[in-house]
Amino acid sequence: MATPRATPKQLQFKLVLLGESAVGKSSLVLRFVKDQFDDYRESTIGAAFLTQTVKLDEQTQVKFEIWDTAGQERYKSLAPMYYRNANCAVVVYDITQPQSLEKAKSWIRELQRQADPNIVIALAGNKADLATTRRAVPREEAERYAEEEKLLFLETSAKDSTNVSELFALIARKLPLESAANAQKRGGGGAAAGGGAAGGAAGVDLRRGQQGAAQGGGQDACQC
Ligand SMILES: Nc1nc2c(ncn2[C@@H]2O[C@H](COP(=O)(O)OP(=O)(O)OP(=O)(O)O)[C@@H](O)[C@H]2O)c(=O)[nH]1
Ligand SMILES: [Mg+2]
Repeated sequence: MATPRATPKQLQFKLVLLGESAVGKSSLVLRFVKDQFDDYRESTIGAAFLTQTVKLDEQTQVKFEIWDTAGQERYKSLAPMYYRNANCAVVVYDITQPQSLEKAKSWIRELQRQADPNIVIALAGNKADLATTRRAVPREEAERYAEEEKLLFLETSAKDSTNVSELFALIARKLPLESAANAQKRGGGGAAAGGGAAGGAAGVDLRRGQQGAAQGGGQDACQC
């Protein structure tokens, strides 16, 4: 008789995307979740919520609950709602726009001061497909900064898919999988930093607190 296969354990983590408007946060999420890209994307209003699951090995799946925040300045005050209790953050800049790296650094300082001390932070230099024609931020400069601040770092392209799944896989591997599994066993349901708030409850609360219509399509997606 065949041995029944153990069901893989699924660990949930809350991930927030931050960065200046138009650097490609929503495009990175769209590439990661649906493997699509739009040349003309509307700027995000408030924030959008999506989920995606990554298989780490035969026994472990990581489910990312993704809050894609709006980069426009008028939404800045909403950001703490999304990064509070986040287990991981992707801070995005555009390699063709040096000021977007300065903005990314200011988000990173804010996360280091205000977010959970154990948050895993990745810096993503997006639009790498434009590197040969329009690069304005040397890769080494961002890489050196990321090293100094102990951040994960990759240059990505939502347009041609470069390093998009790699970015999320890198984050998944750096998450505290052991303690998340133990918390889940104890009935926590989620693996959130600061007391199990990465699960659905945090999402529901945030969505209730926001205006906005549900994004059509995905069952696990909304524009909040
Ligand atoms: N060439 C290139 N263009 C990209 C890439 N990623 C995004 N874009 C384009 O950049 C523009 C802005 O992308 P969005 O994903 O909407 O940017 P965002 O950071 O979500 O912007 P906000 O929602 O306003 O904060 C869109 O026209 C995208 O098509 C990329 O990797 N390469
Ligand atoms: Mg957006």
